[in-house]
Order: sequence, then structure tokens, then C-alpha cells
Amino acid sequence: MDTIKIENLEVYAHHGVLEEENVLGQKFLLSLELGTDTRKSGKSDELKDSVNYAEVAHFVNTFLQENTFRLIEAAAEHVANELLVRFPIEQVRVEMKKPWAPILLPLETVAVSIERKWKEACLSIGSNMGDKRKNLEQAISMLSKHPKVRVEKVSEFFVTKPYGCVEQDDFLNGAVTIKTLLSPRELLDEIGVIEQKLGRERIIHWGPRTIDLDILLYEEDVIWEMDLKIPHVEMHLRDFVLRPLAEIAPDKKHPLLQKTVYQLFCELSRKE
Ligand code: PH2
Ligand code: MG
Ligand code: MG
Repeated sequence: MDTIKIENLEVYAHHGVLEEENVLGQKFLLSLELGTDTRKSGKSDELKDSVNYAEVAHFVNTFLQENTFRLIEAAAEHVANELLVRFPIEQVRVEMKKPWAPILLPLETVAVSIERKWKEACLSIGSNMGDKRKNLEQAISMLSKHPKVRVEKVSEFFVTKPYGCVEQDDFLNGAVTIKTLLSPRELLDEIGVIEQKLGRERIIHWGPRTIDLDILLYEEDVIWEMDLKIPHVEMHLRDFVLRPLAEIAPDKKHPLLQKTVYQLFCELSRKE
């Protein structure tokens, strides 16, 4: 990934655990590494095709003066998140140094350095009540409005027979790939909020639903908790999941089966 770097930007601000730090303020040095593809601006020679580092520097300066944190960890975390949301960058490294840290001992500097990035996740989406297409479209629109979610690709929607033993109406199913700054747990909570808002009621397990959003993959992370299992435990067995997902993310890898979505889809199709 190409990077644009800003080194040791001086910001006078009031972060700190001690009251005198909050009152008097002190100097901080910010180093930023912005991960962004510079090929386009490299060719066009146009600022609009890149990240304006002057804007980034002024934003960070203002942000750190208008918000006061106790820890440089928290300040760096917030700066990283704000930059990822506000500027067209994929990843960022933020180093925040405190050269005048009042610890009553001489030191050159103390610092935290963090790296944050947009994570890739795949979701499956389904509805078998009411206006199914509208439900899917609304859920995707709500996802895309979250500042920490960027909807990347949306598959075609397929009419599918209900899988499982509950007698119910046909489903409309699809898949979505997103980039997100939310952790898997935060993403699960956000999905819950959207399902609630679209009027999902949990009456029968696996029964009819206005909307069902499931996390299939999150990077190549493996999570095994009571209410959150990633990869989705049955994704490789379900045609209504793999068919739309293979259309938009054929090369994403299942971290446990060590196979791509396309391979899983072909294997399942052969079995059926
Ligand atoms: N979801 C289920 C159970 N069965 N069948 C189809 N065709 N589509 C679904 O989305 C679906 C299902 C539980 O989430
Ligand atoms: Mg489901
Ligand atoms: Mg679900």
C-alpha cells in the first residue's frame, strides 16, 4: 500500500491524567502514515485524486485541541478513527509522542503507536415476510448510512426455498460485502439494531422473518462465542448463502476450511 507520511506535527493541547496537564497543556508530536493508493493522483497530477495532507494536518491539530483525553492511547485511537472515516484512506498508523511528559525524570519522549484499518466482512441477508425486496434494500441502505460501514458490493437477490424444517414462505436472499471499522461484536450489535428497526420479531427459531442479517466472514478471523460464531457455522452447507456470495466475493477464503467461497460453492453444487 502506498503511504503519505506526516512526521512530528506539533500540536499544543491538554491531554493527560494529571490536572496540571489539563490546565497548562503541553506539546505533542503526531506522526501519521496514511495508507492510500496514490497511483491515480500520480498519473493525473490532481489534488482531488489524493488525500490533501494539509487538510489532514489541520484536522488533527483542531481535533486534538477541541477534545481532551486522559490517555495518549485514547487520543491516538480517536484520531485514527476520525481520519479513516473522513478521508479516502484504507489504513492509518498514528504515533503520538509526549516529549514533555511530566514524570519527574528526564526522558526524550514517550509515545504510543497504533495501526488501524478498514476491515472486510461478508454478510448474508434474507427476508420472507412482507415486501421482501424492499426489506433487503432498506437493510442495506441502513448499513451504508453507518459512518463506520462502507457497503462495497451487493449481489443479485435470489428466490430460495426455505432451508430447515419450518414450513414457511419462500425467501429472498442475497449477500453484501462491506468494509468496516466496527469490531465483529460491534457489527453484530449494529445488525441487531437494524433487524429491530425493520420489525424483526424472534418468535420461532428459524421461522419467518422480515429481515435476517448474518455475518459470514470477517477478514479471516475465527470467533467462537455463544452468540457470535465466525465464520458462520453453516455457510458452506447453504446454497442460498454461497450462490450470492460467490457472485461478489468468489476469492474470499474460509479460514477454517481453507477454501475459497467459489470452491465451497462448486463443491456444494456438485453434491446437490
Ligand atoms: N434462513 C434461515 C433458515 N432457512 N432458508 C432460506 N432459503 N433462506 C434463508 O435466509 C434462511 C432459510 C435461518 O436464518
Ligand atoms: Mg440466518
Ligand atoms: Mg441471523
